[in-house]
Amino acid sequence: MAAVSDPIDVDRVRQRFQACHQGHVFEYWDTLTVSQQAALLHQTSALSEGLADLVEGQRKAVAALDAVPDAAEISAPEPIRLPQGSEDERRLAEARETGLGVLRDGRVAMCVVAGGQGTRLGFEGPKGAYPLGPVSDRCLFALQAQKIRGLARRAGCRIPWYVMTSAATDAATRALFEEQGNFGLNPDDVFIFSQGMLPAWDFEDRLILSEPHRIAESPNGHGGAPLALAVSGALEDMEARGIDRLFYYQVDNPLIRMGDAVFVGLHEEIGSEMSCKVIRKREAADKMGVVAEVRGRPTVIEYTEIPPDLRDLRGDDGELVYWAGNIAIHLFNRDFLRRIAAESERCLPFHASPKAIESVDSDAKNRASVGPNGYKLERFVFDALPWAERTCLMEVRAEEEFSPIKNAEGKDSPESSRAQLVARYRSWLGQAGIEVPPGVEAIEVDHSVIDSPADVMESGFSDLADAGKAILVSTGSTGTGMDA
Ligand code: UD2
Repeated sequence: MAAVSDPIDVDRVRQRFQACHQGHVFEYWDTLTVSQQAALLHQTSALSEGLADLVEGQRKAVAALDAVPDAAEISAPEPIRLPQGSEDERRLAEARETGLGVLRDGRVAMCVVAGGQGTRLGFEGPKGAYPLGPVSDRCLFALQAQKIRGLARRAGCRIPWYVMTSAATDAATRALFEEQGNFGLNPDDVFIFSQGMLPAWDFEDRLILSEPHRIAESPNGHGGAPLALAVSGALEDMEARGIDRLFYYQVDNPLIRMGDAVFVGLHEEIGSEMSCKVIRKREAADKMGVVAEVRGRPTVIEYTEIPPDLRDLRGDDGELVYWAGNIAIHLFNRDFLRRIAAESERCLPFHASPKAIESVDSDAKNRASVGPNGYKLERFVFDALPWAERTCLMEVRAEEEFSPIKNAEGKDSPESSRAQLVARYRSWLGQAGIEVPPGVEAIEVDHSVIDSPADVMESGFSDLADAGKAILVSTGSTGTGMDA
């Protein structure tokens, strides 16, 4: 970094900011300590080169908030539907075989996006650290690591896990992985990398100072993933390992079917570059983006951005026309990610959302905003979908694959998610012919050894006579109780 005492550097950076009508970020310069000046110069230098594009990008994002999409250009998509009969079942069984082959060839890696701040959940720390296991209280990361271990064992190969953090979650996530011994995974197969940040803006297109020497910033959205995968060396690491498919998902969905072979197989058979799982929305107002065809390309329209008349539109059959909710489970080709990373500016536009942002007032005092006082910007990874030459949209059942924790209570909360997990495992035990004694409230499956009702049967797990209120389904020996 340039020395703060070098007036040319400060002046040059300051001039760039002035030219973009952002000179106010140096307002307190003369009152700052040397280290504060260094911090501000460091941040502004990093932003200065692309500042004009940033200003332009945020203006467009704000303008897009009022833009009404032309309904004539939008139509319903045609995902691969849930199987309706034996012909569909046969097709999916074939896809499963194809997918198993791709997995066994060691061509698939996992990627979780875990850089969000989880504000709605009200949990201190990264969401992945949330203790969700209905019996074990294992955290979300631990439950996912179990699934990766199970998948790698069944596929007979190593499966690396790329974990995206942000400045908000990176240190705590790394500390947790360290403390938990990478949740039983080989440390060489865990690759933690951090996404970028974007500055916040007031309603007059001006950068917000969160402190006299700091521009307010927030994580750049999961759309920062392609670029972060590229610059961190993760894509190179994949290439070196002979991996060309990336299974992408969000940290907050414990029902995730990681590395689903049917999905992997359909992606392969279709020659898709980016695939997307969808569920039938339960209610029009469900907080998930919908997949639609926009100008003939499959596109996700975020729930905050879809006009209510389109969102609520129903066909003659009474069903929602835009029923296909995006549950943020994707499969990417490595080469496609590289292309999107190189063209993020063009392919992944900023989205603006009004937020309460910490700022300083004209006396350089912190001002807590009651309501929104500006915009945070994000890129969305699903904006890559229309840029893929081929795509695969696959419908799955919400009760089997989607139960996110978003809120502290009520819908999409830890409580609702645990209840759904327990219902699912109860049904697995039932399908394996095991009767769950009355009074059992919590059931959890160790996914490193069991991943289906058939696995339950094979494991020899059966004797629940002495089960208390909780059952942990694990290997051959009967495991019951909280500490099993
Ligand atoms: C997201 C989708 C929504 C639907 C829903 C399903 C967006 C914009 N919307 O809504 O359409 O699919 O999920 O669950 O994604 N994250 C990062 N870095 C960031 C921001 C988010 O890694 O800068 C991660 C975050 O850790 C989480 C995921 O992305 O794993 C989703 O973030 P969210 O909870 O803010 O998104 P949400 O629920 O509004």
